[in-house]
Amino acid sequence: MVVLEPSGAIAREQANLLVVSTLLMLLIIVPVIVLTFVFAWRYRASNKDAPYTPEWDHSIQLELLIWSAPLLIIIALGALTWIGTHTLDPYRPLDVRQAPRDLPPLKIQVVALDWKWLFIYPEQGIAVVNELAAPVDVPVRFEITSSRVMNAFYIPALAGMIYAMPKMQTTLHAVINKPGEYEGFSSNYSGAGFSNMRFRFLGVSSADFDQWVEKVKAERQALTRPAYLELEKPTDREPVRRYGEVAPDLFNAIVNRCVAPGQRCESDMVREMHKAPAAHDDTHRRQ
Ligand SMILES: [Cu+2]
Repeated sequence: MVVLEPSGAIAREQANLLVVSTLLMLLIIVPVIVLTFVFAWRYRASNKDAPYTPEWDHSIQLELLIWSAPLLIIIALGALTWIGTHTLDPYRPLDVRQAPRDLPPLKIQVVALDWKWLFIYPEQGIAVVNELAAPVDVPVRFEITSSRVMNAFYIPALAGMIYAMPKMQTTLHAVINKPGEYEGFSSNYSGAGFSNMRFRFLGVSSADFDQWVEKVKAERQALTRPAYLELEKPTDREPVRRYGEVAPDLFNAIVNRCVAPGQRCESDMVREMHKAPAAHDDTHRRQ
C-alpha cells in the first residue's frame, strides 16, 4: 500500500492522519461491538444469575459516560482535522520540517491533456510528456491545469490528488524524500484514454536531476505553440516525449485558452470587462 507507506513528507503526514483518525474512531467502535456480544450473552433468557431489573430507567453515571466519550473523540478528531487542513493545505509552501533543505521550490507546470500529461519546467526551459523528475528533498511547486476535460493529478507516493481543470490553475506543494521510480496517474475519469493516462515519476539526486535536465535539453524537438496544438489532440498510450525548448509563457496561454493564433486570452477579456462597469455588476467586482 503506497498510500500508507509513502516516500514524500506530505503523503507521510496524510497517511498519519488517516491512521490516527481510524484509531480514534476504533476507540468507540471496538468497545461497542464487544459490549453488544457481552450484553447479549450475559442477559440471555437462560442465564438466571444476571440481575433482572424491569423498573430501572435512568443512571447519571452511564449518561455521563455515554455522552462524554464520543464528545471527547469528536473534539480530538475536530482538532486534528483543523490542524491537518492548515498544515497540509496544498497551496501553502512547505515549511522547514517538511522539506529539510531550505531551498526555493522547483516550479513544474502540469497540463492534463487527452490522454497524457505534459510537464513544463519553466526555469529550465524544457518540457516532457508522461515523465516527471524531481530532485530528492527539494520542495516542488506544481501549477496544474487541463486542456479540455477535468482530471486529477495524483502521485500516491508524493501527495494527495489535486484536480486539474481547464481555464483555471490549481497548486500543489510537495517534496519527495526517497529516491526511486514512482507511479503517477489521473484519478478522475476523463474519457476513452483515461486508463492509459499514466506517467513515471522519478525521485533523483540533485546531480542526477541536472543530468536528466541536460538530457532533455539535448533533445532537438521544441514545444512551440503549433507543436502544442498538435500535441493537444486526443491520443491514447502516448510514449514519453522530450522537448529541449518550450515556447515562452505557454502554460499561461493554455490556462487562458489563447495558444492558437488570433485567440484572445481570457485574462485580457476579464480585464477589459472590468474596465466597462456598465456591463458589470458591482458584487462581482468586489470579489
Ligand atoms: Cu468579472
